[in-house]
Order: sequence, then C-alpha cells, then structure tokens
Amino acid sequence: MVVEACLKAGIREYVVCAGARNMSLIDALVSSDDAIIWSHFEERSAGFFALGRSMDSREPCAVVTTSGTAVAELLPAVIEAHYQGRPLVLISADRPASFRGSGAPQAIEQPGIFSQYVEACDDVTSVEDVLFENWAGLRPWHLNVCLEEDEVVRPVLQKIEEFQPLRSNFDVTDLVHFFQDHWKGFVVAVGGLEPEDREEVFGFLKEIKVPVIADATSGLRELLGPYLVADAEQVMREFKPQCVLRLGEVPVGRFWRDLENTPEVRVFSVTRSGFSGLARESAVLHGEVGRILRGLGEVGELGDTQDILVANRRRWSQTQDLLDAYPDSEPAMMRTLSIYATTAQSLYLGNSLPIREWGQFAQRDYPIETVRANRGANGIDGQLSTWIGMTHGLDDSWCVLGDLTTLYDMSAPFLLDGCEASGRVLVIVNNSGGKIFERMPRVKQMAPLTRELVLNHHQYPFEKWAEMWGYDYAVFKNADEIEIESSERVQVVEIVPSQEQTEAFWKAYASL
Ligand SMILES: Cc1ncc(C[n+]2csc(CCOP(=O)(O)OP(=O)(O)O)c2C)c(N)n1
Repeated sequence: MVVEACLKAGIREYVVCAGARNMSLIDALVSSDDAIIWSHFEERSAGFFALGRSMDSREPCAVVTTSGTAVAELLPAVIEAHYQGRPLVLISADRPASFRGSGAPQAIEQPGIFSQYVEACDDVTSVEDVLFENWAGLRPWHLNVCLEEDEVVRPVLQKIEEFQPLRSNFDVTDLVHFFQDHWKGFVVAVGGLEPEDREEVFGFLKEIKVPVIADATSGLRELLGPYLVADAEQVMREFKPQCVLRLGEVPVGRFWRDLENTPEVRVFSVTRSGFSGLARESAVLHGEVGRILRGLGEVGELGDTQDILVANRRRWSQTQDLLDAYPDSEPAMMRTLSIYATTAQSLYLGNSLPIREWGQFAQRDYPIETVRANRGANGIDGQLSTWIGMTHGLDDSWCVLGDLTTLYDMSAPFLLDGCEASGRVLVIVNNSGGKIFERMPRVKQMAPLTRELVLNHHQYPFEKWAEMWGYDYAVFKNADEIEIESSERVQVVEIVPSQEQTEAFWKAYASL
C-alpha cells in the first residue's frame, strides 16, 4: 500500500538502504516493473545521492531506510532539499507504534524527526491511512511506516503516474514598481538557476544592459561579456548601487552577506525557493524565475552603468595579470583547470572555496552546459554523493571539491557502481585543510591552537583512496604540469596549490 501510494504520487526512483525492518518494502519495490532502484549501505550519502537524482530528473526521488539511527542520517540531505525546494521523499521503516519510548533495540522516535524540513510526515500505522495528502511536490515528504519484522508487503502491479508539482501563482506588480523607482545604480545578481529558466533570464539581461554579478551555477557567467562583474565586492564598495535585483538562488559572493550592513541598498529577490537569503528587510517574489520574467513583459534598457563597466574591464585585466604572475596559486590553478574543463558537459562545484574561486577566476569565454552545487544550506557534506546522483548517464562530468569536503564523503564511490557514464573527472583541491577560514582576517589574529582547530590542517594525500576504488589518479603541484585528457575511466586529479604563491596572490589582489 505504501509503495502503491508512492507510484501513484509519481515517484520513479528509489535509493534503498537495506536493514531487517525495511526488507519487505524493498521486496515490494523490486516487484514493480517501472521503479528504478539504487542501493547504498550508508544513509547520509544515499540521501544526498537521491537529492542529486532529483536535481537531474526534476522529479522526486525516495530513500528507503530501516529503523533507528539510519533514519537520522538523512537529516542533512533533507535540510538541503528543503532550502533548494526539491521533492526528496524519505521512507523509513519503523517498529510498531507500541515500541515508542520503550528504548527497545532500533526503536527511536521517528515520526516528526525531520521537523520543519519536511512538508509533512505520514505516520503509517494502518492500511487505511491516506498518504501524500495535498503534497505540492516542491519540498521533502516523510513516510514513516510501521512494520513487523517478518511482515510481507503485497507485490505491486500499478504503473507510475506522472509527477505533477504545483505551479506557483504570483503577481509582478511590486517588481514592476521596483524597476520604475530605481533605474539608476542598478545591479543584477544571478545565483543558481534551473536549466529551464536560463534562456529567459539571459534574454532579460541582454535587454536591460546592467552590470551582472553571475554565479557559475547560473549557467550564464560565460555569456555576459562586458556586463559580467569581475569583482562584486569592489563594485558594491566603489559604486554603491542603489538597488540589487537577485534572480535564482542566494548568490555565493561575500557582497551578498555585506548587504546585511547596507540597508540603504534596496534588494528584490525573484526565487523559486521563496527564501530572501537576508536577515534584513528586502522584497521577495516567489515562483519560477523564467515564468516571472516572461510575465513582466518589456522592461527596456535600465541605467547609467558606463563607469562600472569601464572599471570592471580594468579590474578583469589586472586580475589576469596577477594570475599570470602567480601561476601556482590556488586561484590561478583554478583558472588553468577551468580551461581543461571546457570539454566537460557538466560541472559540480563544492563548497566552500571551489565555488567561490571558480566564480571569480575561471575562464569566461566558453560556457559549460550544466553547472550545479548544493547551495541550500552551504554544507560541505554529501557533495560527492550529490554529484554522482546528479550525473548518472551523463558523460564527461567534472566535480571540483576541497580536501575536507572529499574526506567527508569517502564512501560515495560505492554509488558509482550502478551509474553509467564515462569521462568522469573528480578534482580535489588539496590545500591541506579548511583554507577558506585562513582568508578571514579574524582567524589570522587567533591563538595558534585556535587556528589549528579551525583549519583542521592535515597532510593526507588521496592516491590510496583513488586506488581503493580502482580509479586513475594524478597529482599536480604546479600549473605547468597539469594535463587532463579525456578517458573512459574515472579520474581523480589532486591539485596541490603553492601556499606561498596563494598568499602572495591574495595580498596583491587586495591592493589592486
Ligand atoms: C557539514 C558542514 N560542516 C562544517 C561546515 C563549515 N565549513 C565551511 S567550509 C569548511 C572547510 C572546507 O574545507 P575544504 O573542503 O578543504 O575546502 P576549502 O577550505 O578549500 O574551501 C568547513 C568545515 C560546513 N559548511 N558544512
């Protein structure tokens, strides 16, 4: 009955993490001809893999766990799915309700365990229960299924129905006023976009002709020519625009956080997640970005942007000179990698430095078709699993992660077994710890022990890990050596930037 309800709700893909309690659910799923089944032993990773599947298919994906702490392992992926607005479905097997509060083996309090991060939790204690009632299909949903260990769930013969998420209703009046009131000092910040929104956003940006701060995940970064802002913090500091229109996900750059301290800059967000991404006052229009822009009609050219654009050109060319001067620094190695990555069909960027440095320093002439990241809660967990899930069946997909981020998700390659695709390249930027924190002025002034604790400094290389999974491996310590050729096999490429050159680069960049 549970599996029938899932097929009826349009859930096609299932990641199963087997245990004694959920075996009969898995058995019922296996008997459905249409269900696509993945498997993993580690639930945290499985949850992120399912999220990646949902990012790719734009449909729900379910994770099926046994009872106990197995369910709790899903929380990080559920939180990420909540903030991204993805239909991740959690199906947890549970002991009968009479075990609640007893402390009996593998009996924990499962209903409500995901709190506000799911749209609802159906606690399924009887066959009469109604499941997925009023599910909009835009956020996670939890089915907690009470089962006897040897209970047999009837085989299912039903076909999967089409998944139909709710479409948003919106009113563009406030956005129209925003344009009318603010035609001077106008900047657009584009965060991650869904593939179907890109064309509309690109057309809109070409029409209004203003400076654009575009994240790599917008998919538009390489298409904006002179309108792409080279250094967002500098533009916000020097030119003090009156208003910022944000399209898509919350932008990655520091400038966005700094907006908290400049309440005089008006901010309007158009976003499918509905989150403002700011603690201070701002306007939000919630809905599919492309549809909203289409609903706006013609806006025309906005603004007086010549000074910004001239300064912007200068800044970009000075940055290129610095990257040439410090070729083995992390930003320059990132630029070199981005040139090799132009052969990729898709790119996944990890938090924290990879997504920032790619956005700031990667080449900007050749677009990569799909660029994704987990920017809902900005975690460094589950990144490898999300990438693997997102790129099933996609050849030539690249992933760029930090070293701690990779160490966090070391069992993820277990999932690659069932994932068809050639030409996968996993780049690990190994700067020996959480170097994002070293860039914070506050950390520089801390006691040596505090710094050590914050940075999680280490010297672990990734060669043996790559070998364990049977992958090709190469390590590059300077830019001249980098050579990445397309291959059928999975390639792990470890990049070790020069610490001295990286420090020298950032020092020079700060004084540009
Ligand atoms: C799950 C989770 N734990 C902790 C953090 C805080 N955090 C942000 S960046 C970072 C360090 C990341 O290190 P690494 O993967 O080596 O990348 P880099 O510092 O080079 O960006 C940490 C611990 C987080 N974002 N997510």
